[in-house]
Amino acid sequence: MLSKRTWPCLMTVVACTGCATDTLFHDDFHADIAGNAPSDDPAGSPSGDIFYLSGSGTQSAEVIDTPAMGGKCMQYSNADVPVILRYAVCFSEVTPLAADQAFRAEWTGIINLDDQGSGLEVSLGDNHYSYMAVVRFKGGAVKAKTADSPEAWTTIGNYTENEKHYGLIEVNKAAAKYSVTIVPGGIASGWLDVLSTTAMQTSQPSLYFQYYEDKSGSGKYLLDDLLISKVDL
Ligand SMILES: [Ca+2]
Ligand SMILES: [Ca+2]
Repeated sequence: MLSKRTWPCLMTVVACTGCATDTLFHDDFHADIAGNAPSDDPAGSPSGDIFYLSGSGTQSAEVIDTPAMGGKCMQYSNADVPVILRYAVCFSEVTPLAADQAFRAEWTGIINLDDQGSGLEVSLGDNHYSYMAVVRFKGGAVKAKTADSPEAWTTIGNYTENEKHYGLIEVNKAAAKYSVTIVPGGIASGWLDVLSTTAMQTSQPSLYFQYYEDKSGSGKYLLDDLLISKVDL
């Protein structure tokens, strides 16, 4: 029989079997309680990652259990709160990254936006709202941001409401480029210049979700398997 002292060690080994050691953030919501807001301390490895909601309570983000997403996931809603209180953010564990270290953010989602409400942006940035990559979902189109001032965008494809998809944003630090891929839909931006080379130097790459227009509505985005990791390109 295993002693109580052995159990935590064994659990650690089991829990980390197959884990990428290069994982900087991971949340699959399996340890969360349906009906609650997601925990700010995502279960499992890594230990220093943080999930953050700028608003409070479950108005903007709630854990739900649905077969459409294979179990528990986060339902992120276009709630009637100020835009500044609509952020849902995945903060990586703080990890110094080499000058040529590439990294990526991945997620699984089902998007459902209404015509009157806000569009949705997914951004990969540093830990303080400065971004190297921004993707916008609005009116059926998917756009990638190519410049901040003045704002410029390139249309990279179309999304389908209520279709489960996989999203990927990669940053190649050595080349100062980013790319966006959404599957299915054949959406691939190719390599674009990062929006901020300063943000790219972060030791805490962070993934932001935000309904960016001051228009609430019935829009929802089901999200799961949120992952940020170091990668060799
Ligand atoms: Ca899940
Ligand atoms: Ca964790």
